[in-house]
Amino acid sequence: MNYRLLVQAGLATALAFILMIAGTGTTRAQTFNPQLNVVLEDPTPGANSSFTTDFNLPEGDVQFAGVVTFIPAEWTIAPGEQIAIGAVVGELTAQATLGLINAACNNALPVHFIMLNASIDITDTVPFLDVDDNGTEDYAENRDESSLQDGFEKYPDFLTRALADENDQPLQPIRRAAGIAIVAGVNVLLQFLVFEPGTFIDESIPHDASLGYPSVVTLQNAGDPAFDPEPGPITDFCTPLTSNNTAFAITKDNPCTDVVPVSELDPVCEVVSAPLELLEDAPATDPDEGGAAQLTNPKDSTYKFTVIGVGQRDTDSDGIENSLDTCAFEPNEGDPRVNGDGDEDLDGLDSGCDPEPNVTNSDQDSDGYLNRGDNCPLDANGEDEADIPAVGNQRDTDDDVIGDACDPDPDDADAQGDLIVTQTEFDLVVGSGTGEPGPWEDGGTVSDGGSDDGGGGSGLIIVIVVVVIAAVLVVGGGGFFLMRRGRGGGAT
Ligand SMILES: [Ca+2]
Ligand SMILES: [Ca+2]
Ligand SMILES: [Ca+2]
Ligand SMILES: [Ca+2]
Repeated sequence: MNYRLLVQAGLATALAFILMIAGTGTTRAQTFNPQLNVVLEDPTPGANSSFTTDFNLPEGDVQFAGVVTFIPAEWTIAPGEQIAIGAVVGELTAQATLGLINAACNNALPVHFIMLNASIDITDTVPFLDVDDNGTEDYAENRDESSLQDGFEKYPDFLTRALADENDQPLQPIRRAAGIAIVAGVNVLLQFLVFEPGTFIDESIPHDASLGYPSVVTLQNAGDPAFDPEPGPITDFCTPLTSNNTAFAITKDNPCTDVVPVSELDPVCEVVSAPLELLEDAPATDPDEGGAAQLTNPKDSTYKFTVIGVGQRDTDSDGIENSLDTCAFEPNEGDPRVNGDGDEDLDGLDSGCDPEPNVTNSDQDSDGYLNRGDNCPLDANGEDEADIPAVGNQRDTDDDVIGDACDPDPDDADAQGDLIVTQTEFDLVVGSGTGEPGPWEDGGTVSDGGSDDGGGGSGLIIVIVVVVIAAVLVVGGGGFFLMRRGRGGGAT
């Protein structure tokens, strides 16, 4: 398909960096060795060039808790407000490994997101959850019967809580890209948000303005402090993980916004507001959101690209992260990725701590959460315990994926086990790589109209808002929220 050809051409002609990021000098058994590969499709100074980023974690590594990418401040892209809402701005393909309904974590599940430019008006929000209780999350509905679902046209409410400053005031992004995919029957919302340099994102992540513009990835409503969990079908999310993400230099038309009768649109439009696949030779529709320049390379020089990856905690140092470890305080007898390994009775509870290793009990503490989807498999902390202080409904005050009900130190800021933080910098060469760094100042090589600054005419006013390319990554913010906290609901 044409998209693959494009990527391959990029790989062949452009600069590619492949790096192995070593874990920090910990003696823990847990390993976290993300593999990163960034390709700038066209390294010509001033060119409108797409970025393609691969982010992979090998099998056996702990899953990531978060990934933030910093793109050098000299890159120029249009701010989100200058791009039509619903314009196709990128694409992500990933292969995730999931455990479903208390089985081993070994289901390889391909996921594909078409990313659309989305509203950054933090005062006009839509609930992430199914507040009106009609079976569909409110962000995935289309109440105004426009051509786009509400989560693109309004700002999902949890972001105002999950991405807030020290005074709980919501952070203002300068761009947001959003995509919806259906994974294991669940609507999944993936978002890339870009903030001004120096923005405080999280205490684990440096907020040094010189690093560039932080790009944060969220999956579902990860990190929402107001969220009330419920049991779900996805009980684990583990390695291996592979992902490939492209941020387009020039936006593409979204055929789902075409002003034709709904019956003439692809039925998938009603579900995710985007086509299943992007066709290179598709005719433009009305309105045509394509042709707007998003990304412009800076001047000839060498620039630093920084990625900070955070690996999940492993309290008992048995190499299995807490979110995957049903015996978080005991070395496991088997590998939770292998069916029945160390778990003779196939109840998801490793024999290292199974009180009845030969009696199958898929919900050992009878709290409604299957063992593999329970952050305290041996202590009742289900929805019935929601109002009990020090227990709660899967409450995990220190975010170490060990519930307060079984955490010996639930309020300790140090949490149980270490986060592995990797910071990787590498050089991205534009042109010969030898000049003085700086943003491209004459508007670049914008190929055609469609944006306010397109067209290349004289008297062109360029608003240089240097932003980042959400060129990056996967599923940040802790994939474990996806299965530990289910998909929400219950906020009636
Ligand atoms: Ca263990
Ligand atoms: Ca067992
Ligand atoms: Ca429990
Ligand atoms: Ca905890």
